[in-house]
Amino acid sequence: MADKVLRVGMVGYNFMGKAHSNAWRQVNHFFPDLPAKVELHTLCGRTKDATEKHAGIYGWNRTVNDFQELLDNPDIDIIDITSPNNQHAEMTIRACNAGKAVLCEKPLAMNVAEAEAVVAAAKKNKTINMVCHNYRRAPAIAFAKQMIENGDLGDRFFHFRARYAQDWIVDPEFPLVWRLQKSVAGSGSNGDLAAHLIDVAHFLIGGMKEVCGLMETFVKDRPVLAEVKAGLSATAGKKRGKVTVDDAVSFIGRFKNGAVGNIEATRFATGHKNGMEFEINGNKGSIIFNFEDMNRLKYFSVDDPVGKQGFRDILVSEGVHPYWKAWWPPGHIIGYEHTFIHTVADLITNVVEGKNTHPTFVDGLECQKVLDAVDASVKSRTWEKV
Ligand code: SOE
Repeated sequence: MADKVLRVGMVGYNFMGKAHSNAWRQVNHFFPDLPAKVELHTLCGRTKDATEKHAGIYGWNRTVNDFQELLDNPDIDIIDITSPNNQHAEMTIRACNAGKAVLCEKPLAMNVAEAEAVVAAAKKNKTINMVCHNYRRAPAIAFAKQMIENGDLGDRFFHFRARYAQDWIVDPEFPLVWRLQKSVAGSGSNGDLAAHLIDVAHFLIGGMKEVCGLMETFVKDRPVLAEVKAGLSATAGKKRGKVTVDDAVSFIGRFKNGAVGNIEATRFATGHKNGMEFEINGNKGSIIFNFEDMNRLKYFSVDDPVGKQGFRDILVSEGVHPYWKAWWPPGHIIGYEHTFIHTVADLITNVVEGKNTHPTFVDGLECQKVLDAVDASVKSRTWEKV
């Protein structure tokens, strides 16, 4: 294991803070050949008690309650931002200007203007940076990328069809958490869920050039938040407040490579918990993926013998599959948290080697351009250029 140590300062400790803490804690145990070890150096949170409590639970060595203290500490090499969306741009820019490497949760910003400022700060400071679109590093999706680059789906793409289906706020009495407030989240299902689908599409088949969308807010007001609980759960207070974001978004679009896009994200797909699914159709074949069955990739090839063609169901758990060497024998499947471990593993290599790999803040900006175009289309009720 390497002698070099990279010290991490992280802000935020709820759902994403938990996922990122696990990733930093586990990465060197499963990727022992990385060029550096990481130290969970400092956890930053607003309130002393809660920050100290979570630092103890997640294994952070120190705590601060002022983000600037992370930036001013010369010992800290990497800043990891898992705070709510409206803090991403400002914190990321300050971290770039402080000369740190930066990992920022998705979506990178609240809008394109903010995302452009983040990209400018990263360019000016030559920041080693990544936006945490973790699904790119699910082995099945990383393998899909290899298959596409190998020409397995052909050289022409016709459809990217995707749905991100959750149902955690179907109960109208679920409280008004920050993800339901535009001033904090920037958007609802669009920036929180469709962002992942857009980034996966960009990763696998390239950028979009125009979109036409609709949004719906099924439950217009909810009880205010009493207490944030683990993950996506929370308890309700007495007063009520307005929901100011989209509960569901659907949009069609055209990709630069000629493919047609049909993308939907919703928090009201009753029964679906984290159903991030997509299908890509090319002239030589198709793939189908669903994150709720994340170790499998369905693949159809026109080159299979006539009479024996069909979607084969690949269990993506062999040594040839991306990241799999770090884990277990075939079939001993991995989960959601491993996509974050793979993300920080590659970031550690990037920091030591002084290079950037996707998804960088530029990818975050490209994603934001689609999100904002969808939002504009909903308002104009017409097609909008990305
Ligand atoms: C909530 O919708 C959420 O936690 C997203 O914010 C994450 O990005 C996604 O990975 C799981 O669902």
